[in-house]
Amino acid sequence: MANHLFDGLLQNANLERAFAQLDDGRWYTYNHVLEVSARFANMLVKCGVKPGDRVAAQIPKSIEALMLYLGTVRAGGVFLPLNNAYTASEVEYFLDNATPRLFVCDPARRAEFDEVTGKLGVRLETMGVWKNHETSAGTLLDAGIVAPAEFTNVDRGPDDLAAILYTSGTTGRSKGAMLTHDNLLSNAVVLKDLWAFTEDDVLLHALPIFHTHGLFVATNTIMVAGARMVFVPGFKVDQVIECLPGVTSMMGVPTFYTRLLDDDRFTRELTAHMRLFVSGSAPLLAETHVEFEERTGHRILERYGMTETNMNTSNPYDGERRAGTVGFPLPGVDLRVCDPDTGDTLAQGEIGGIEVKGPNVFAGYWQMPEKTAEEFRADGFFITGDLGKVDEDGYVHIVGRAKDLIISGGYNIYPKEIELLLDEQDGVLESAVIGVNHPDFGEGVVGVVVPANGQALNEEAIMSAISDKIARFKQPKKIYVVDELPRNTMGKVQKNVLRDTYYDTFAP
Ligand code: MLC
Ligand code: AMP
Repeated sequence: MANHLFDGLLQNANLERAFAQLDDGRWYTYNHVLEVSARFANMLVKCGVKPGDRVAAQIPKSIEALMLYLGTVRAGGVFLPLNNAYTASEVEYFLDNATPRLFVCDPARRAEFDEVTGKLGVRLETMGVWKNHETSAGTLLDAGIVAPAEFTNVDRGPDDLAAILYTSGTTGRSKGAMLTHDNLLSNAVVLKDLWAFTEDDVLLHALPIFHTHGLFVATNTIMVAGARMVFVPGFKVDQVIECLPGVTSMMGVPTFYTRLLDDDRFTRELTAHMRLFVSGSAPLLAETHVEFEERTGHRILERYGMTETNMNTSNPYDGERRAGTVGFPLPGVDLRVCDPDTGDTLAQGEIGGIEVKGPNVFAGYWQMPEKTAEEFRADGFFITGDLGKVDEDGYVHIVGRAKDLIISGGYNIYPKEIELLLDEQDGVLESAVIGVNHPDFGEGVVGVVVPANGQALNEEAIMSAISDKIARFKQPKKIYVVDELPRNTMGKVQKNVLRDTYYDTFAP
C-alpha cells in the first residue's frame, strides 16, 4: 500500500548513503531515516494519533524533529510545526484552532503549556535535542528511541493532508494553510530537476524547520534527490563559513547572504567549489545580487514562494539569473497578473496582482471556508497578495504587496496583529505599524502610537507590556509616540507617509 509523500520522498534514496551530517559529529544515513521515522510513527500511534489527526510541534531544530515530521506523515497524521519564538498565548490560539491530538514542546517550556493543553484536551509530550543515551531529551524522544524500528505506513493518497502551516492574516488572525501530500511531493520533484540536485549534492541547511523554506524546499528536495545535508541548528556566520568547504549548495533568506558579504572570510576561494546558492522568502536586493557575484563569481538563484503555494517561480539554473526578478513560473505552475479589483488578466508588462494555479497550491485554510473562498478565483487561481509584472522575456518581477505585510529576516509579520495589541495597552488611543528598511533584516518593524487624551506614553513601558504577548521578532524595534496619525480624506491611515517619515530609523 502507498503513502504518497513518504514513498515519493524516498524514491531515489540509497539506504546506505548519508542523509545528514550533524554538528555533534553524528552521521545519519537514509537507513536511519527509515528506522527513526518508524519509531516516531509507532510512538504517535501509541499516543492515539489516527489518520488525519494533527500533530503540533514547537521544538528545537534537530534531525529528530525532522524525523517527527516524517513519522507523522507515515502514521497518516498532519504535521503542524510552530515557530519556536511564539509565546504561550500565541501557541494557545494554534492549539485551539487546529485541535491537534498531540502537542510536542521543548522540555524547557513544558510548564507553560500544562494548563492550556489540559484545558483543550490535547496530549502534551516533550522533545529536546538528543545528547546521549544517558541524558533525557524529553518524553517523546526518550520513548521514541526504544520504540520498534519498523512501521507499516498508513495509506495516504495525493490529496490527503500532510501538513498545516499557519500564516498570519491581514485581519490579525492566523490561518492554517492545508498542504496535501502531492502539494509537497510535486514541488520537491520539480525543484530537484530544475536545480539539478543529484545524490552527489551536499546542502548546507541553516534554516529553521518550522517554515516552508527549511522544512519543505530544503529538506524535501534533498531527500527526493537522495542527496545529503550538513544540518546545523541555525544561521551563525562562523559556523557557516566553517561548513562551506564541505558542501555543494546552500539555501537561505537574503539576510544570510548580506551577513556573509559583511564578513571578509567570505571569499571567492571559499566558495569556488560551490554549485548553487538559492535565495528566497523575501526580496533579494539587486545590489546584493551584484555584490555577491563580484565577490564570489556566483550568481545567486532567486526563487519566489509562499506557505500556501510552496514554490511558484525560479530563476533558471542554466540561463540568465536576473537580479531583481524571481524568474519564470515553475513547470506545471500557471501564473498570471490580474487587476486586483476585477480579476481581469492584464497585458504583459503591466503591474497587478500575482495569481497562481498548479499542483503546488494548497487545499485551503483549515476550517475557514469563507477565507479560502475569498482568496481563490472561480477558475481555481490563488490570489497571492503580491504585486508584480511579467517582463518581455517572461521573468516575473515582484514590485510590492497588496497585503499589509512586513517581511523581516524572512519571517512574515502582519501589522494588524501588532496594532491590535498596541491598541489594547493602557494609555494608547491608536497605533500604526510599518516596516522600514533595516540593514540586517531587510525590513524592521516600527510602531507609531497616539496617546489617549494627553496621557504620557513611553517606548519602554509599551515594550515591556507586550513583551510576553507576541514573539520577539514581531515586536517593534522602535516605537514613536505622536499626537496623531496621518490620514487621507477617507480617514484611512497613510502608511506610505509614515514610511517616508521614519524611513531612516535603522540607518547604519
Ligand atoms: C531574530 N530576530 C529577528 C529576526 N530573527 N527580528 C526580526 N526579524 C527576524 N527575522 C531578533 C530576535 O528576536 C532577537 O531580538 C535578535 O534578533 C537576535 O536573535 P537571534 O535568534 O540571535 O537571531 P538570529 O539567529 O541572528 O536570526 C536571524 C535569522 C533568522 C535571519 C538567521 O531570523 C532566520 O533564520 N530567518 C529565516 C526565516 C525563514 O526561514 N523564513 C522562511 C519562511 S517560508 P533581541 O531584541 O531579543 O535581541 C516562506 C516561503 C518562501 O517565506 O518563499 O520561502
Ligand atoms: P510566507 O507567507 O511566510 O510563506 O511568505 C510568503 C511571501 O514572501 C510571499 O507572498 C512574498 O511576499 C514573499 N516572498 C517570497 N519569496 C520572495 C522573493 N524571492 N522575493 C520577494 N518576495 C518574496
